[in-house]
Amino acid sequence: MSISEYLRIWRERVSNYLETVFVENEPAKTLFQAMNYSLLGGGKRLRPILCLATARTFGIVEEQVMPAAAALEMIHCYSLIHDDMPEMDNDDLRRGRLTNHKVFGQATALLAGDGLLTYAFEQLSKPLPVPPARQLEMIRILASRSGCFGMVAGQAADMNAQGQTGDMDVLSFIHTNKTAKLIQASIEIGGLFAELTEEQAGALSAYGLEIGLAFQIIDDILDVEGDTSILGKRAGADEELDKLTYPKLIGLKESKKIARDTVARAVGALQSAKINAPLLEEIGQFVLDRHN
Ligand code: GRG
Repeated sequence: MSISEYLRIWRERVSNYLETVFVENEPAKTLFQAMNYSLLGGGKRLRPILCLATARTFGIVEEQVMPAAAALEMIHCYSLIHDDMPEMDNDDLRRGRLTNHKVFGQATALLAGDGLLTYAFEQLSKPLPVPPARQLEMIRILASRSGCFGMVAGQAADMNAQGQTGDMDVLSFIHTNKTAKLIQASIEIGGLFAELTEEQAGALSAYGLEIGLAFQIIDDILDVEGDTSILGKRAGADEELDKLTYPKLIGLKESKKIARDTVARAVGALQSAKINAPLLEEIGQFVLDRHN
């Protein structure tokens, strides 16, 4: 099976699972409609797929991992809802549709993000077929990578850097925290379904961080070179908001080279630990080749 076929199949299966999570009940019906609007509104499902693919690399079947994979997508969707709001990036378009606050209003969008964020942890706390210590570690990793020492800090630094000259240290902090840590968590959580050696766990962490960094470099590049209709979000937004990005700091050509080198380091980390992971290697290539 080609990697694009693999990604298509699992994108669909993750979406099917997510459709079963929230029933749109009264009296908070609008809240659940808003949560489902963003959770079920497309997207690559990269974070859940990375979680499933990592577990599969160590022989764990996807069915066991799906609740954790779904929790990762909930965190991601919450971050997109909040990121699009007028107080942050002020975007009208996401995944080819109107952003959450444009459809439901700001108050409901804020609550929909809050609902997804907190339910992700409820979901990850439900019984899973792993020893309690490993499940607790999954919860800790998700909190730490997405919280004020992770994604939220990255978003804050990203906002602070707008309109500033900035340097590579600041940009690295933004990319590592805003984007790479949640992607890293997806791989680490997938790995925690298996019993790994310290070396294997370390290699997965390193792979996850590097893949996450490459993903954001490509995201910066696509904002310059991409097409709004393919991206499903407004191209050129970074320049408009005067964001600190790789192309702004070092140009497109050098940015592309660094993205390639970063994926090579990710794959190298797996190979050094003798992890046979063709799937994860191909997902690395997909991160470089993607158009949206
Ligand atoms: C607590 C107010 C508050 C904010 C939380 C909003 C936020 C912190 C962080 C946002 C982080 C963010 C939006 C990072 C960008 C990461 C990124 C490249 C998103 C796009 O991911 P894709 O391409 O999207 O995987 P799809 O649509 O395919 O799922």
